[in-house]
Amino acid sequence: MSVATHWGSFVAVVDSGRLVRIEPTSDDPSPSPIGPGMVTAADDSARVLRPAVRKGWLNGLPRAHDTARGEDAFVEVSWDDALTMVGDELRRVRSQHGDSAVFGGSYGWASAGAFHNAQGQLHRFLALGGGYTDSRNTYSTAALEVILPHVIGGHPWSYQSRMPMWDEIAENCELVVAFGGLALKNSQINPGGLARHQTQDLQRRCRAAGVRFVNVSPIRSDVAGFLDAEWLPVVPNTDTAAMLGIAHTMLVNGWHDEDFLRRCCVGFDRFASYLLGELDGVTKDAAWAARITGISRDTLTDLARRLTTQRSLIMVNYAVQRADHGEQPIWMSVVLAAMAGSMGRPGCGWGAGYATMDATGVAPGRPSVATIPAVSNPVLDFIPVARIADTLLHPGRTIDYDGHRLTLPELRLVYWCGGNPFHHHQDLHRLARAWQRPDTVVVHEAWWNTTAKFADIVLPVATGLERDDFAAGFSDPHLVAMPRVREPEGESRTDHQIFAALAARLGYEKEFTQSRSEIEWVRHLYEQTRDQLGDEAALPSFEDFWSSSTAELPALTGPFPGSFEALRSDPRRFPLPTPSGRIEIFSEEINSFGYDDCAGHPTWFEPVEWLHADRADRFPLHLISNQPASRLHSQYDNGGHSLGSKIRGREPVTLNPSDAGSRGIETGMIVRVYNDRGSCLAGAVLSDDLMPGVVQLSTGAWWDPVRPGLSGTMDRHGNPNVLTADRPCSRLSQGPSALSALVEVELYEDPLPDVLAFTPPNLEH
Ligand SMILES: Nc1nc2c(c(=O)[nH]1)N[C@H]1C(S)=C(S)[C@@H](COP(=O)(O)OP(=O)(O)OC[C@H]3O[C@@H](n4cnc5c(=O)[nH]c(N)nc54)[C@H](O)[C@@H]3O)O[C@H]1N2
Ligand SMILES: Nc1nc2c(c(=O)[nH]1)N[C@H]1C(S)=C(S)[C@@H](COP(=O)(O)OP(=O)(O)OC[C@H]3O[C@@H](n4cnc5c(=O)[nH]c(N)nc54)[C@H](O)[C@@H]3O)O[C@H]1N2
Ligand SMILES: [Mo]
Repeated sequence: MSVATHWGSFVAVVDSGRLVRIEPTSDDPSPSPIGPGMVTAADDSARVLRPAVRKGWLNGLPRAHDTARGEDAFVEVSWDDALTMVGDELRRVRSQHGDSAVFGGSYGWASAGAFHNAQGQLHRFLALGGGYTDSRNTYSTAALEVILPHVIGGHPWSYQSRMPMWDEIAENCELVVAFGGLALKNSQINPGGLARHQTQDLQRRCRAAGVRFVNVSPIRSDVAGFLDAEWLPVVPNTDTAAMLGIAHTMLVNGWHDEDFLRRCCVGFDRFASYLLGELDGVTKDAAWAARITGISRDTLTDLARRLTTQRSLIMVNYAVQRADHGEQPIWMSVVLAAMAGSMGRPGCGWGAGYATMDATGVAPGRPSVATIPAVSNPVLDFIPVARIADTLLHPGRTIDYDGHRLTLPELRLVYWCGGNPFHHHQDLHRLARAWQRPDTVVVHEAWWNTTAKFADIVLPVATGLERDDFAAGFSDPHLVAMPRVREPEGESRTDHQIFAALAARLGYEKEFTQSRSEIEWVRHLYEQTRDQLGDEAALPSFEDFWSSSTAELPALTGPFPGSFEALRSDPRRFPLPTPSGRIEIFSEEINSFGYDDCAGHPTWFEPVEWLHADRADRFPLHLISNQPASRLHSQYDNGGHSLGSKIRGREPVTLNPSDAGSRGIETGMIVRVYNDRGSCLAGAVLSDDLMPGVVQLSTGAWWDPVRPGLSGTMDRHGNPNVLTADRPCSRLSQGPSALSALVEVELYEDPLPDVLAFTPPNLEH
């Protein structure tokens, strides 16, 4: 039976109804090792087996400003009682405080599946019940999503079909400069599923075709060894300065593509004044950039020459924008590609997110697939996704967002389904304080992770292995059947079953379920997809699809709207969907917002936290909290593959040998990573792949606070978000800036505490 996950498709080996193994499919050239490790987690002791209610909530009735979330014991209750409590509480909050007091923003990746999509199910349920406060944008790319529509226009994600695909790069491009690299570890993942991992083979094809790669990143291994990339270690968060130095060099030497800038862009002259220092007295030349970035003047000058004399492609990853002023490197990378003369030439120009997801750069998209139908939300309030702690702490406060003024709503009931805020949010101690504010927190989870432990009502949910569905990954032109391969553990139910039962209590079951059973929904969505595509696609019948496991959708072919090739050929006939119809090097619109942290053109703003900040006197190391190689975020941290990567039970932290040596740290030792926001234990690994002054600790180790109720308490396990800052990129995007954090590391010499991250809370019956 096939298994579809965000990390690829697998085959389940089932013996007498018991899931024995999960194996790679025979046609996946680079299967992810995360898959096989799922088996042991499926019935481990961290599973939530029955509905559970926090003791203090049960005894004290709903009350604001409770201080015991995260520390209390839980009482197991029947489904009937749990559903009555959730239904009554939703009704009470809606009638006393209005529908916007219900927070359904509930960010998170959940699991693959077109029907059992956790966010889709939650939003449909809450919208039919009166509405909810939503969240906008993602933790992945909030800054990119807000800035790009101003610069190149169109839907925030439309660049994925407008940038060159890997095969075009292999064929046409000579030089790739990748800001933030092209980490293969990240291409294990594709949101919603993936039939076959192709990025590695496609990268190899580029190398074989002679494409040269330059890795501008603090970490050498952000580009695969087989690409023989040149490594330019860069001071974290200074990519904008590096690009400005290159741009200045192009300008003063007359190497830039004046024709393209004049015909297809607006505002180059004002930007050129900025480069030349006419606006602020600072010349952004290569020497200036070298002092900031640590990349030599000669290297930057050479890059300017190569980018303009060779067929070149500028790539940016997502991490560079998950930082203070994260909008700037994205904007500036587009401007640099426009100057280089490569924009709109086959296989060249500009693109973002290559290798951050497997299908990115592999296929330009796929035909749309029917999913659980959305219902429009009667509540219009929303918050920028990463402003959740601000909202809980400061209801009524107004903030800027992309030219708007937003008033943060007062949230009384937080409903989380399919995400793990106690993994994904920055400054977890601040989040824990904010989390004490609402009257009630309801969480659907399969495991007793930190978010479940910080909830009032925990409803046990069936995993992606325990329900029938089909997967349709982002940009991946395959549908993959997902028959259940094991029964739901304990008393778990699917999100859909839970919402259907709640909707019945609240009087709108029929509207919610449309009187279909789950398998009828799955069939319905498949058939709807088949009908939408018509004869051309000729998808098999549902029965054939279900027994053969996959179906292929027709490939999408360009040209896609907003194409840079079309723009280059004739900007009048093929304008971009921006206010000017051209690439906006200067944006009148952004300029009109009058923000002091995002100007009308790409600008170098000093990050709040970086290696040249005063704060570096006390916390001299820049923390790179990047995506984990061993799992997807916090998912399956309790799985075999992730557990196998730990050092004495802690998350590995990588240091350069010089930084480790001066602190008496050797590989395998346990260290304490800290700053004035928090501290965590981690297991040291030494590597020359990291530039000095930088430490790397992946996200996703389940937060394991020694005293959950005590702010600043040590984390025994290694979650970097006890160290990161809950600070928006800027007033424009309000995005998260996880990658702008300074820390210090010391040897941990006290007796080692046990890791209790995977241990359920005290449960009473
Ligand atoms: N410091 C730092 N922090 C970061 C980042 C960083 O680079 N640095 N990266 C950020 C990024 S890019 C992202 S996308 C976020 C990711 O943050 P999240 O998406 O919140 O992380 P996940 O671990 O994927 O959380 C998914 C949760 O849903 C549960 N789940 C899975 N399937 C289902 C289901 O079907 N139903 C229900 N109810 N639950 C389910 C899982 O058990 C898990 O707890 O993290 C962000 N946080
Ligand atoms: N295995 C695995 N793959 C994943 C995920 C996962 O959890 N696990 N998550 C997926 C998700 S949700 C997302 S959004 C993408 C994220 O994709 P990215 O954001 O691109 O991935 P990261 O691993 O966070 O960062 C990649 C590299 O960027 C470099 N970097 C960090 N800061 C800077 C900087 O200031 N300048 C430069 N030049 N480089 C910098 C770091 O060295 C880091 O290793 O990955 C996806 N892929
Ligand atoms: Mo992400």
